[in-house]
Amino acid sequence: MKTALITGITGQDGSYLSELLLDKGYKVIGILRRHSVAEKQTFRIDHIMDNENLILEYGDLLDIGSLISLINQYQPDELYHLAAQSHVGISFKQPIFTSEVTAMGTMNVLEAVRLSGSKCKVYNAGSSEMFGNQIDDDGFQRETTKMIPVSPYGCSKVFSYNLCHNYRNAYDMFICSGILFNHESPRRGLNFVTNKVAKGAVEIYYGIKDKLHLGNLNASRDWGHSKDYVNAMWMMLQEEYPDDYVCATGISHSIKDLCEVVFNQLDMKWEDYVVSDQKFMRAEELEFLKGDSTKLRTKLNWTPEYTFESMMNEMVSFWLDELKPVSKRSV
Ligand code: NAP
Ligand code: F7E
Repeated sequence: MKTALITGITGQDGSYLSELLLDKGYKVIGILRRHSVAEKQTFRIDHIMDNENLILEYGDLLDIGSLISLINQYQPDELYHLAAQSHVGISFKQPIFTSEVTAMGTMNVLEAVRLSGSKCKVYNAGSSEMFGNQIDDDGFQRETTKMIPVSPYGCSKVFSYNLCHNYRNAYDMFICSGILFNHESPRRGLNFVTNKVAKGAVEIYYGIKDKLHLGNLNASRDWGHSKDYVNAMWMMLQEEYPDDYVCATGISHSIKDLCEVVFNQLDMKWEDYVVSDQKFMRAEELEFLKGDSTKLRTKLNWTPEYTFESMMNEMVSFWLDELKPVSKRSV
């Protein structure tokens, strides 16, 4: 039985990755950081908590001792490093904290693996935010596109990405970075735009709210589903040699398109309800993302199952059910 250690198990990707690995027969060790409301912290993995192959242990990216002792105790075959302060907008408000967790946290993980002498394969969660506003002439970003990040979060991810190359070469460690474009699901944090729009539109549909306040409506993103993307993470670690791969759908939609798709599903016109609010604008914006994942698709045979529309449909259905007025619920 293979053992996988996951940082960030309580996040969106951590939850889908845990399901995938448990299904494949892995023992999964998840690192939990201390919260004052511990009972809410595991809501994304509560449905798999009874699985005897899932073990949660306290630890923190900022406490290298906790990482070293977990690696020594469980001797993982694979380590998926997903934990981060992952919100780009918040990284402008808390740049030092973001770089401590998202950049130095990766340093601690790699040092913990190196110092413990572990030979585990490491997955590092890279991001399309690393490209900033660089776009190749054909309109795509790919593994070879220049990285000039435009947020403290993006800068921290570039630090991590470069460090992974350095440790791979200097210490002969097996480390892959996935350069993942935006991926979403009903489990997405509500301060990210897809789930915010899905929930906000349903609240308007049910008469709970009358407006939805968003920031920049012109930015474009390449959005896929987290379930498809965690599969790519696993595939990368099954290879004989470590490498870096872009994971993306190759289709880009603006925030306006997103609003149109979601409000149309509820027979409403988004223009009647969405307000662009300065409060949600960023100090510097990444305007356009569209990823070319040819390498991942041809070398590893990765294919996503979800489309943008089916993913947003799933999110809207989730909120329709979740927020259903009590009078309409079946008993
Ligand atoms: P997420 O939902 O924000 O989850 C982040 C996870 O990191 C949570 O489990 C969080 O724990 C944990 N964490 C934060 N600080 C920690 C610390 N100091 N010590 C230990 N754990 C800590 O993020 P996600 O969407 O699953 O993304 C997973 C990774 O992929 C992140 O590195 C993100 O930056 C990267 N990424 C995401 C996307 C995307 O579109 N989702 C795209 C590219 C890259 P709590 O639950 O306790 O807060
Ligand atoms: O913003 C615009 C916002 O916060 C998307 C993270 O997973 O993907 C994610 O980062 C776009 C931006 O995601 C609102 O300005 C408009 O242009 O959903 P988001 P993100 O910043 O792209 C990358 C790849 C990661 O690695 C990150 O971890 O939408 N936008 N109005 C808004 N964004 C938010 N959050 N809220 C709004 O009201």
